[in-house]
Amino acid sequence: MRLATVIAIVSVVLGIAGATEWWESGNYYQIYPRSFRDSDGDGIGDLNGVTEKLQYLKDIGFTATWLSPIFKSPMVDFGYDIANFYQIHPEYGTMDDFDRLITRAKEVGIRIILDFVPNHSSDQNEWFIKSVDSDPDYKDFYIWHDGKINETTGEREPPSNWNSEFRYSAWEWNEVRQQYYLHQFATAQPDLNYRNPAVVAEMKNVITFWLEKGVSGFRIDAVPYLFEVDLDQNNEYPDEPLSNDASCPDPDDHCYTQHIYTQDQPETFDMIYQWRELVDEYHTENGGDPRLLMTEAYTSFDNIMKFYGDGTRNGSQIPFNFDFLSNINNASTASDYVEHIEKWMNAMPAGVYANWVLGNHDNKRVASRFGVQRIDLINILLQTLPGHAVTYNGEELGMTDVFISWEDTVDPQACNSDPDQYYSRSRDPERTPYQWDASSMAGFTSGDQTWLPVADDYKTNNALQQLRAPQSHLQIFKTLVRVRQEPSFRTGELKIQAVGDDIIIYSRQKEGSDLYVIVLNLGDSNQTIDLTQYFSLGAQAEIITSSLQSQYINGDIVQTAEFNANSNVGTVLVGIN
Ligand SMILES: *[C@@H]1O[C@H](CO)[C@@H](O)[C@H](O)[C@H]1NC(C)=O
Ligand SMILES: *[C@@H]1O[C@H](CO)[C@@H](O)[C@H](O)[C@H]1NC(C)=O
Ligand SMILES: *[C@@H]1O[C@H](CO)[C@@H](O)[C@H](O)[C@H]1NC(C)=O
Ligand SMILES: *[C@@H]1O[C@H](CO)[C@@H](O)[C@H](O)[C@H]1NC(C)=O
Ligand SMILES: CC(=O)N[C@H]1CO[C@H](CO)[C@@H](O)[C@@H]1O
Ligand SMILES: [Ca+2]
Ligand SMILES: [Ca+2]
Repeated sequence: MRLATVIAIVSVVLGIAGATEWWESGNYYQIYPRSFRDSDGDGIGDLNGVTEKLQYLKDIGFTATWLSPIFKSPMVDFGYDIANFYQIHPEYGTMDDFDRLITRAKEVGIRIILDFVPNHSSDQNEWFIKSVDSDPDYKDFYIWHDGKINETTGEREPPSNWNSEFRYSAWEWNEVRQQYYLHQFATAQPDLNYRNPAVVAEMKNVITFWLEKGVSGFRIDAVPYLFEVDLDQNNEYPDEPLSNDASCPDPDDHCYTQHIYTQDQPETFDMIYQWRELVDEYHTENGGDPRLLMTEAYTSFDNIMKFYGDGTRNGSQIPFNFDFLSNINNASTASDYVEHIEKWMNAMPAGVYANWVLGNHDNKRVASRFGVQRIDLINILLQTLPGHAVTYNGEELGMTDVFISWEDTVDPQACNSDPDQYYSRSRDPERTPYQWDASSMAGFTSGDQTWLPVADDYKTNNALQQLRAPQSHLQIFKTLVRVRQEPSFRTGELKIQAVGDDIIIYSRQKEGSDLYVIVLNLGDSNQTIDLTQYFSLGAQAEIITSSLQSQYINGDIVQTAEFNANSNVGTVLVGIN
């Protein structure tokens, strides 16, 4: 079938002349340390395991890795509940192990970015323990309140109707202090009080401590939750309005109310700008590379843009773009993709880069959301758009979710649910051990058990097998990462459009450099397309790379007037002059 529809090509010009700093052409890899590589056979991934595999990351072509939390923790929320922000979690290693990791990372040329979890600590943190005891220095480190007395029953009730992200009231009664404390996540994760200057100062110390240890930046967790509305004139916290959403009828669920007092408060932006000032100052005083901030915020588009900066002050260099997680799904059409991509490109302030996040340890895996047949297509998209690409460990192999029974589930978000509903909430399926090779336990551990089960398909789907195979998801990924270094990808223009419901085509070109064309067919049928209708290509082009099931392989020469866009296949071509 020949496509007749020609849609006007929208051109988006990058406002940046020539990348210079390391992070500006960054390719980022998220490691979930607990599941990446276990060096001592206890079934739990660790820092020495990460150190061992840094060369692998370098070989694939990554610039930097951000590590999910590695700090001392009782592991109620797998490290997002920090008992000591200045110490390494013993299961993961020691501070010496961390120092060796940094040294090795510098040798290999991989930047290390740490997860900074500012909204809350663990209830085992000594700050919280002292706060419970009303120690004068820590009394107001957290958000405490007497609660309300119910006029009918005379009983004490939580201060407001706020619900936790993990279900049930966000207020927990503390017997010792005889007050409620706020926790926007698990009960064991009390929220820090950012209206207390001592908390702000302490968290800045945490940042400086790890900068001095040699990290290249931070990925900041759960940013929208940092501040809650301040107490009103009566010393009370207002109830949030109900969402009245038929799909969320359970009063214990987080979605039951609209989070107008517990998320996205105006003070949040100032805090991000302060942290940017801190890392910039550190860079000015100590030299080396600029330090990087990435922010995690599931919030409105306008808010995300404000995390870049407000025109006067700078914020996060990489405010995570979760469009491909939140707004694009397996049923999205070609124009849905194009609209989201253009929206971001057109809204960015001057002088910053776009970024694209496909997955993380909180969302089902790409291969499971879009189907294994689409994994290369999606990786091609991520790696060939302008700006930063962020890959969650395993997506480069096309790892899939692993089914975990209710009995074996360990994620608190799922455990707070019930046997009927836990699976949709559970984050365990995407957190299973990395599949290194075909040996026992996928080469993740030398032990005979693992904290979450290893996927059944590891014998045929693993990094070693894919590195040895002439054609594999990983080979395609490596080719993409290599071609991304070309000037046309680093700073070239993007011209993108949808052709019909299924096909996305775009070009990347820097003036005077090669013209690259990318064709993605999301549909279930093969189509033939005349690329010369859309781009100034000659009669022939060369295939840089194409999905595993494509009829084309790297290096093939194709006729541009009759390009076969196979079903669920992505292809990168370069013009031949
Ligand atoms: C007081 O408690 C009663 C009985 O549990 C309940 O129905 C009512 O909504 C409560 N009042 C307020 C203001 O929360
Ligand atoms: C913000 O960042 C830009 C570079 O992107 C820089 O030119 C500018 O000086 C920075 N502004 C501040 C206030 O640091
Ligand atoms: C995605 O959609 C296609 C149809 O376009 C379908 O064949 C495939 O099974 C879907 N994959 C998933 C994981 O839902
Ligand atoms: C699409 O083309 C490929 C390669 O020629 C072929 O293997 C496949 O069966 C075709 N698919 C459909 C749905 O026609
Ligand atoms: C993607 C991500 O990092 N999600 C984390 C957000 O913060 C909560 C609480 O710290 C964690 O449970 C999530 O895993
Ligand atoms: Ca271990
Ligand atoms: Ca908070």
